[in-house]
Amino acid sequence: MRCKFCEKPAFIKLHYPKMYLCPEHFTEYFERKIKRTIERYKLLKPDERVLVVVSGGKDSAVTAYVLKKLGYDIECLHINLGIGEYSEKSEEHAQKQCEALGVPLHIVRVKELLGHGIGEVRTRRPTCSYCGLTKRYIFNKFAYDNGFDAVATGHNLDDEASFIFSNMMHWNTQYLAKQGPLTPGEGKFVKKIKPLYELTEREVVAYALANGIEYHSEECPHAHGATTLEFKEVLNDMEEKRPGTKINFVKGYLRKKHIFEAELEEVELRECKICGMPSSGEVCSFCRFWRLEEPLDFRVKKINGKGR
Ligand code: Q46
Ligand code: ZN
Ligand code: ZN
Repeated sequence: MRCKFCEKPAFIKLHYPKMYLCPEHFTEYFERKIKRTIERYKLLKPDERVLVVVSGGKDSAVTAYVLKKLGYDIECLHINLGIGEYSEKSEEHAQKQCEALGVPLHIVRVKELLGHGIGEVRTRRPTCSYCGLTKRYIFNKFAYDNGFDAVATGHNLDDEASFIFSNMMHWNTQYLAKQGPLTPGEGKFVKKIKPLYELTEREVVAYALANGIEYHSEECPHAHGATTLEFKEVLNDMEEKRPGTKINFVKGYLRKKHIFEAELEEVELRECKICGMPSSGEVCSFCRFWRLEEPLDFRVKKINGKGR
């Protein structure tokens, strides 16, 4: 098959909208979609400073690559979770990606910072639950301490669709009220954006391949058996039978999100007694979980007048 727009052989067959594209026209299509997502959901203004959270995997690598290509002022943050060899390799990939892109990379190592890696803490709390809490806190506080306007993550359409699906299955209305491509900043919460919101995992993999972006493809050892993976499989089956299922599901959710917003319980936030970040209790869940007595300070030191 040939590309829809030129004579070159097709590199990918898109199912929705259905078309065959060569690497160049697929790259153009992919980047145009990100631009449209940024405009449609008002994710970024041209002069905003963006912190891209890079895991070493494909989604965040592609996010950083495209935002840089579109001319945004980006820096990257890698959080080394301290999960043995998996984390070491992830950090190496993040370093290579940022070197190739020529963007500054900041690294925070959980084990050095907090004494234990993810998976090493004796707790009843599921590993992924405190891992998520830890990552969210660190990237927000890092961005806040260093004056970034936004934090960009690599969540793609498959991630979003499976997240919404699983939260609907459990009727977690509180979570359903707060999902989306944009979480506006408020006080010490820095704005969060998801530029890959309307692109499928398959498209992200193809973009990385077409543009020579290398990434860590191993999965985290704790991801094994995660229910979100099962939801992804169900959605993939449905997508195959009915192309467009995922995007229509997610867009439909965004249209109906107000139903869940009406159920939002108003929580009054105050400042955590330890770190000063927003918290519903006297001490925030991060400081409580890691038993902190002093706040973490992520301010990057000035080197030769550069940095902050
Ligand atoms: S939450 Fe769980 Fe992930 Fe953390 S412990 Fe690994 S699988 S990395 S997205
Ligand atoms: Zn073409
Ligand atoms: Zn705190």
